[in-house]
Amino acid sequence: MKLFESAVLLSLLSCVCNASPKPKAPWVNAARTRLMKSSHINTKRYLNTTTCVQTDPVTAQAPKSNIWVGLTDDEAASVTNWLFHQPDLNLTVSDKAGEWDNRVLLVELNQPNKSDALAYIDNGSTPPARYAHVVLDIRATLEPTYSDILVGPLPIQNGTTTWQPLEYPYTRKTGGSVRNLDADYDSMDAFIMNITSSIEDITMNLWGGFAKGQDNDTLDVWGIDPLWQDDGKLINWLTFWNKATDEFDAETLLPLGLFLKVDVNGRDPSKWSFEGWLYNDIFYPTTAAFREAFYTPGFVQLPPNVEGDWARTDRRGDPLPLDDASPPVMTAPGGSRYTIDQEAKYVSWMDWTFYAGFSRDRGLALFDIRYRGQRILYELGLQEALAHYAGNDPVQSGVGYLDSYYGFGPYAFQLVPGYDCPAYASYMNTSFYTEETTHTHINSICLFEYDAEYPMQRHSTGSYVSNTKNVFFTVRSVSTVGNYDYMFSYYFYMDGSIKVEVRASGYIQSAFYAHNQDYGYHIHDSLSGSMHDHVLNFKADFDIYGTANTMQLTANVPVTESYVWSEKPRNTMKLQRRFVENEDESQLFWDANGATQYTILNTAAVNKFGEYKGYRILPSSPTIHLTVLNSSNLRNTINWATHDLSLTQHHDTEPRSAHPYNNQDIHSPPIDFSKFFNNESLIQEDLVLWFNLGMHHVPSTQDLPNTVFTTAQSSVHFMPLNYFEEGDVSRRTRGMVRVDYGGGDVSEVETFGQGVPGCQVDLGAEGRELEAELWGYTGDVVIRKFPFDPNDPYFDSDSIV
Ligand SMILES: *[C@@H]1O[C@H](CO)[C@@H](O)[C@H](O)[C@H]1NC(C)=O
Ligand SMILES: *[C@@H]1O[C@H](CO)[C@@H](O)[C@H](O)[C@H]1NC(C)=O
Ligand SMILES: *[C@@H]1O[C@H](CO)[C@@H](O)[C@H](O)[C@H]1NC(C)=O
Ligand SMILES: *[C@@H]1O[C@H](CO)[C@@H](O)[C@H](O)[C@H]1NC(C)=O
Ligand SMILES: *[C@@H]1O[C@H](CO)[C@@H](O)[C@H](O)[C@H]1NC(C)=O
Ligand SMILES: *[C@@H]1O[C@H](CO)[C@@H](O)[C@H](O)[C@H]1NC(C)=O
Ligand SMILES: *[C@@H]1O[C@H](CO)[C@@H](O)[C@H](O)[C@H]1NC(C)=O
Ligand SMILES: *[C@@H]1O[C@H](CO)[C@@H](O)[C@H](O)[C@H]1NC(C)=O
Ligand SMILES: *[C@@H]1O[C@H](CO)[C@@H](O)[C@H](O)[C@H]1NC(C)=O
Ligand SMILES: *[C@@H]1O[C@H](CO)[C@@H](O)[C@H](O)[C@H]1NC(C)=O
Ligand SMILES: [Cu+2]
Repeated sequence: MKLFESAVLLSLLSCVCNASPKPKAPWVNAARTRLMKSSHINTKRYLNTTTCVQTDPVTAQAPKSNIWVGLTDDEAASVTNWLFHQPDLNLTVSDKAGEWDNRVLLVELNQPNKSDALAYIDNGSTPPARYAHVVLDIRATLEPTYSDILVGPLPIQNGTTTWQPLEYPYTRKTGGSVRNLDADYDSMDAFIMNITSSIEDITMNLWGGFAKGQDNDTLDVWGIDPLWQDDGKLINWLTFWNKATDEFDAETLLPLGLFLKVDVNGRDPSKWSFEGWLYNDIFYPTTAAFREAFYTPGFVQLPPNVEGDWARTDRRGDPLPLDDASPPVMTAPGGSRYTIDQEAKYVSWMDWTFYAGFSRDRGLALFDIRYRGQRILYELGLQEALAHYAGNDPVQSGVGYLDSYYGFGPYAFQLVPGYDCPAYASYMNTSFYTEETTHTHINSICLFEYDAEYPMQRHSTGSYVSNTKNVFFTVRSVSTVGNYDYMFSYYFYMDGSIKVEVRASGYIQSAFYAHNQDYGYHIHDSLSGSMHDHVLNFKADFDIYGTANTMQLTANVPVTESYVWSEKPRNTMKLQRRFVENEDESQLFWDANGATQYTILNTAAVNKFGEYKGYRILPSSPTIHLTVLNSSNLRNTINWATHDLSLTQHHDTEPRSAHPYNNQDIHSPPIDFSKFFNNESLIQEDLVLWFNLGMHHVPSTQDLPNTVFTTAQSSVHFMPLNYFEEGDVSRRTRGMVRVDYGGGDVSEVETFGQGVPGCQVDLGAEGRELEAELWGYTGDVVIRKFPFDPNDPYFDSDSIV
């Protein structure tokens, strides 16, 4: 309803977007257009009243096939079929699988080794052999595991295709398997519901509700992640939450302050034990003790958290002045100024090209990023996202989410046109495998050009002003992992720089407000904004003029220096340069006061002034590393979170800093990042930079009902440093102007020949189109792989909550 109204408003505001005077047809891209003062004549004469047509990007064939994108439908189906015919795997289809059946969790492309990939993309060898990476949930055993295996080479050939444990990408050498603490999830749920049902009288009395595992439960019960894995026990601490009473996802704002502890070690539920209740900081070892205290006069009942408009995101409050009018909108009247090869997920914009890759664990990644054909990065993408909480209660204290466990791929939902991305953006679909199906999230990566609200360059004198537009290109995806929404954006700029950014929104996970002033602010009735650190690790595999690279640290240092031209020593500063020699000294913090420049360069690529060509890495908004040292919750799973930057020598055996099932064995996880550091040389080697984005998040009332993207954000910028000897490459854009105005009169307006719209932007039509697109928001398209049924797709969407 409201959207329709705004579409009407947009149409009323339909504008004529060609105000710039030009002597000839404005849609002609003249190489150089001089606008003399005498040409200041009736602008209207030059108007072209044709409506601008939104043009989709031209398809430009990728030079190579994309070896990082997923399996084809046929490949995934044939692998799945093959797996179910291997008697030694003893698989049961997911629909029918219980806690004691093996099943397939994942079938996706095994990312090729960089050495094989480069032989193909640089040296013209054949594409690397394709293998499927399969994750099995092995549960028909007393010691269940998650097992990574390789199946291939593809295509599947009965008789010659084999499977083998996948071990080489992991630091733990246990045949690609890690124990599975989730095997008995359903039994655990029943076990816990049995306990929570047993105090229905108390929960009714406290909150008028119950948690019995029935459809009409009004309370939910969940807690720490991962489970505590010490001293031969497997401890789960859980707490009660009020369920939201409508579709708003407010539950993580409704904790109730009663906690319970269970030990669920082993596969025999009859050996599991209930270990006690915690309420108002008093521990009761048995239900009888808790019940007795509860019914004793003087028992202190704490007020609950209850859903209300405060927890809903819909508009409320007095309307803002003039806010009923349409806000400014960006349009792309010149059409798409980039090319996309949808099949190869290959993109070019101005002098930039790259391939997009996508995986279940990590979501979007970019490969073979080149500027003017010269590779800058082989790979750029997220590795893992940590949200480490703390609190005086065992649940907040015990939460350290490692989100790749849930996966960024499965929750990269369809983007909202006109909101997540401008109305004129282009999109890519993404796919992930789950339960013998492939789900496709339609339009879950968006790509678009945008005009920054500040120019790239400007300069004024008394006689001229020069100014360059800052038009940049964005690749974006959003993953909603449970209560939280992470927006990942990769920005490409005309000056040859790249920015990596994450923003966070969605519902916070809050704490019950009782005795926890040291762990958060009091933000609602009985609500604490539970303090937590977000740390997100990224891989940036730079290749500056080839793979032999070095990191230089250039520091501004204060000095007292004597000069031949000065009688006295002078207090001043100078530069101090050094290389990061080896992996003993390659875990780094951003220097205090931003004093040090961190540059990846090639000492064999010297520019004509004798300086090394390189790319500098600099934070462009706050970034963090983890506050907690040697986390009790996560131990060796997050050794990538301890610093801001880490540099390693590239190995095909170290492709990723984290494994999605690291949380299943926190002491000895499949990938322990600290094991990457064995003092290898970093001088003119193939370097990989691992860097962290993130924020210390201490939610305040500002986070209600949702955290806002404006300030919950973090980013790092890669900028050319002595890389282009001709200077700033953004000088090549036509999107600039010089106005000569000496003596008070403009004598020249130099516009360098960039096209102007030359047509009317019909915002009315665009607004209506946008609304139609929102009505078309569909959810996932699902294709069954076993049995393979490519011609009968259906719609379905899963979220964690
Ligand atoms: C207006 O511009 C369009 C392309 O933008 C062109 O096809 C058309 O011929 C122009 N019309 C006039 C009257 O110049
Ligand atoms: C195969 O799995 C089934 C359960 O799905 C189990 O009962 C059986 O023992 C397993 N067979 C072998 C040989 O492990
Ligand atoms: C590519 O070819 C060059 C020259 O033959 C060789 O030095 C280099 O090792 C090759 N690179 C790869 C990745 O095969
Ligand atoms: C391999 O064998 C399975 C089971 O007999 C059959 O379904 C499948 O079509 C065969 N695949 C190929 C490529 O021959
Ligand atoms: C639930 O508790 C009762 C009594 O404490 C016990 O007999 C029963 O086995 C339990 N059920 C489950 C599923 O744990
Ligand atoms: C909840 O559902 C159960 C059946 O599943 C029913 O017996 C019970 O009366 C319901 N309780 C409430 C409060 O609606
Ligand atoms: C995305 O998937 C939808 C539904 O399968 C399809 O219609 C559309 O063409 C796909 N888009 C691209 C860019 O491949
Ligand atoms: C982390 O703490 C545990 C338990 O106190 C201890 O065994 C381990 O050595 C510590 N690790 C480090 C790196 O300090
Ligand atoms: C990739 O590299 C690893 C480590 O060198 C090696 O074990 C593995 O066989 C390679 N994979 C392929 C497909 O060649
Ligand atoms: C690390 O390697 C360097 C040479 O690059 C060497 O001087 C140093 O002693 C090594 N450190 C250790 C702890 O072995
Ligand atoms: Cu947060």
